[in-house]
Amino acid sequence: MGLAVPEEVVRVASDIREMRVRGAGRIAKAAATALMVAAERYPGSDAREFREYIRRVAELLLKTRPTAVSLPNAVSYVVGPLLRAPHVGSVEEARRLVVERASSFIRYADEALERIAEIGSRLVRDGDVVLTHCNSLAVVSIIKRAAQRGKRVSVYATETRPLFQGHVTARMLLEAGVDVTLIPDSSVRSLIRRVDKVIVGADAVAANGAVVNKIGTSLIALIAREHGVDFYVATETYKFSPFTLSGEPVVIEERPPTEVVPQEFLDKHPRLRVLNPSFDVTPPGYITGIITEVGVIPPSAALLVLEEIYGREGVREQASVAVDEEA
Ligand code: RI2
Repeated sequence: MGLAVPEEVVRVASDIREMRVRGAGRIAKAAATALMVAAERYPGSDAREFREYIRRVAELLLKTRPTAVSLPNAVSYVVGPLLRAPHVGSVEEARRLVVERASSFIRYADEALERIAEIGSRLVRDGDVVLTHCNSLAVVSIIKRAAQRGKRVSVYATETRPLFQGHVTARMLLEAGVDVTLIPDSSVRSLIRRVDKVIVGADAVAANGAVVNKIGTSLIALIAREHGVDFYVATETYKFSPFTLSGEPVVIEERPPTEVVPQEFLDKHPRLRVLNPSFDVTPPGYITGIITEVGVIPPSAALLVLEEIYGREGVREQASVAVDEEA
């Protein structure tokens, strides 16, 4: 038993789990902020206890949703140095370390989004119709920036069943003065001839350049390929997964059946099985380019990006968040 996790942090974890906070980038920033709050709220003076307390907060956050690698990457960045340190030092030093790492992660995330908006907007031509799926802040930022630069751009936004995140995308873009057409997910093949390029976000990018994103993304990629339409992914490099280097697959989250059909329907048909996978994998061969804060890269360069971030040796080290190991 140690100190209780502050209520505010428990709330952030439940907001992520229940998808009141959603989108891989927003989840990562919420987790970093929660760790900072937890560090600031620690009332004691025992440095070892502080470390165990932070470890528990990290575990709580990591357990919320399994797919977006931005979450373990952010948590690892913020608490990894503390959890791996051979000596803890004072509570003040340990607290400062966590707070500084959290602030620097958040600063990096904001700057990365800004760079992606700038770089990605150059790919959008005047008059383009861009199709997007789900709700990605990276994609919305690109389109808003292109519009701000005076390009006439209009967007086809898929509804994104079952949770309709396409409505969020539509609202964000309409508020920025961008023309939006909302389309059913199943209409993409019928409408693809009207589309100049597809840009989607990412929850994880594997070392081989495959992209994990909202369920339905890989079908859109397939249709884009069939019609020769460019298919781009917009993502910060902290969504690249060091775990996949050792062959670990990205876990695809299964969401509750009640997101697909109401409970009454399930009660009426007890033999009905419902599958509700939240993400799918788009193979690298279907991806024209990945728009990141370090430039537009081919999917085959994902491994280089991982090595650049973590160093050849560091990749493996970074991959072990170490929250469940005695540091
Ligand atoms: P940004 C979302 O996952 C969507 O799959 C979206 O494409 C991706 O995160 C990236 O979003 P969910 O949390 O980080 O809605 O670009 O399941 O905002």
